[in-house]
Amino acid sequence: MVKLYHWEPNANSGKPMLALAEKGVPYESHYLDLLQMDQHKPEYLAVNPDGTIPAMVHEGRVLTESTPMMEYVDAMFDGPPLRPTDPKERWRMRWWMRYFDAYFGPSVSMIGWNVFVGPTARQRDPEEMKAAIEKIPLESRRIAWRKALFNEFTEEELAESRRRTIFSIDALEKHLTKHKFIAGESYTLGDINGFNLAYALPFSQADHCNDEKTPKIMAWLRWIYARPATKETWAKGRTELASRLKMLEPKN
Ligand SMILES: N[C@@H](CCC(=O)N[C@@H](CS)C(=O)NCC(=O)O)C(=O)O
Repeated sequence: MVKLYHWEPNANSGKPMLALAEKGVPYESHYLDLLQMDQHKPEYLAVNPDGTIPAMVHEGRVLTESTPMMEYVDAMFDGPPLRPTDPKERWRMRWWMRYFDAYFGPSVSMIGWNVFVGPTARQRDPEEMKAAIEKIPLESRRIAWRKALFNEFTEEELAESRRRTIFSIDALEKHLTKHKFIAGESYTLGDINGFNLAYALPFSQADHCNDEKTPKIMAWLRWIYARPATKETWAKGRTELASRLKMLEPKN
């Protein structure tokens, strides 16, 4: 039995959740509340000493890094293939997954940490939060938490994240004008990766991602939203983050 340690169906956690659901692989779900810092508690650090989510345990091995984790899921289990066999399409899928993970994702994430994680964390006792942050194993995550908690993302870095997000929305719209899916003709891990990053853009970037400006992105998001695996996965969400998916309901 696969064990998956995850937060909301969103960003990195949502990638293996959706890939497992598409393959029809049952898994033991371990929900960690990122905002309560469950990922830095000793029970979880015993699984993943970096204190990041998601992590998957299968046949005694611990897998981290959500994108290669999805490739593992696709290669290891029966079910519909989620990687193209055509080398050009596979290259295109991996090119976009790299772009999502290295450029588009971190920009959307910084904006999210600034508008969602920061204000939520500020409702808690500051001294307790400070002490909890000092215990975070990875320096990069300690910095993100400090900046979110003390509202220290600079105007320059937020402006650059907004610029990159808008640039990337445009790049994705152009790509989906030429190709039905991220890799080309078939639904793959590239779409699962992109959906987890982009499903809330019509909400968080409503001026830039909408039916008028980005009809191809909207059609692609709605197509993925309609899949049973997507519905099943987002039903596991417990916060308002997951409820943003409802924006993709077909209009009457
Ligand atoms: N590259 C890793 C990134 C994992 C990561 O940083 N996940 C975030 C959540 S999306 C996290 O664990 N944050 C915990 C924290 O900042 O305390 C992956 O793709 O799995």
